[in-house]
Amino acid sequence: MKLSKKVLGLGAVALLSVGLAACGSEGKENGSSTKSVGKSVDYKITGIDPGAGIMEATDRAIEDYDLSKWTVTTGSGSAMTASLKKAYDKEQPIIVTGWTPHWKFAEFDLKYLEDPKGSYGGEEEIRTIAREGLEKDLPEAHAILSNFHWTEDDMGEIMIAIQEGANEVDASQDWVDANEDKVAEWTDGVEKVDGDKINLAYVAWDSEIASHNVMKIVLEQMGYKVTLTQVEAGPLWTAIADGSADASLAAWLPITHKTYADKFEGKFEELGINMKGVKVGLVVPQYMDIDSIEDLKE
Ligand code: PBE
Repeated sequence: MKLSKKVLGLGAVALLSVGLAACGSEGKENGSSTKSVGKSVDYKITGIDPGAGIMEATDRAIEDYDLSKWTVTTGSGSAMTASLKKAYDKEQPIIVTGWTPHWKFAEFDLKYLEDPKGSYGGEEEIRTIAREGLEKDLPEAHAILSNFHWTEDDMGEIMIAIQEGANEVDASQDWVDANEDKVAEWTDGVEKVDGDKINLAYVAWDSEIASHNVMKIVLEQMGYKVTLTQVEAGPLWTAIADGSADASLAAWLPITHKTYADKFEGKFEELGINMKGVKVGLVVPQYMDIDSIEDLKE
């Protein structure tokens, strides 16, 4: 039910709206109605957990684009995708804080809003970080974590399997079993250990659920006893800096987690890039008739 004012004359719109009456008034509130986008979504951007870098970037976008009427709701990654699904199923307008890789792009027809002012930065990387002293204390894990890198497609396989109902551990185990060659590269030349303990910290973003579950399995195969600790982004960086967590695969840089990286500078070690070409921004369904964050001003 995609109505475009541009292609339909008024008479046709009136006729169609009779036919659509059963869909309820909200059905017409996709970005192509006469309402402004802002009004159609109550000037709300659907956000995620408050500590996420994308929330800070969204506050920045509100400043940069002069969107003083707009607010960002807080919630979680899963609440955001639930709201997205609900709106999408009814073809209603919605604007979410989104990122790639993420299964939502496989499930729904979505687009990033252009960001000519660069509030969200450009291409990002996901980097692996560790507490100071990890290399000395757990050199084998340090080596594996430093070697770890994979692609959007790799991560996507796991995220989609989980989305389709597999549990996190099984989906990750399946990927590890099917990708022994990649895992062998990460563990190449590394000796097995005998039950040493390691604690990985992560945030419950779908991308990070996938990476940390894979690394847990790989480190277990190498003899470690692995704890995954789920926290919010602020506590995650604090835990790495104060040594209460050993490492994390969840550092999105150079922009998304810059505030954390700057705050804890000198108190953590960067072990390398585990994924290139990732992205954050504002994401809307394709059926919305807007293309740029600038369109939110109207
Ligand atoms: N994210 C996913 C995170 C990084 C990974 C984009 C939600 C954030 O905004 O901090």
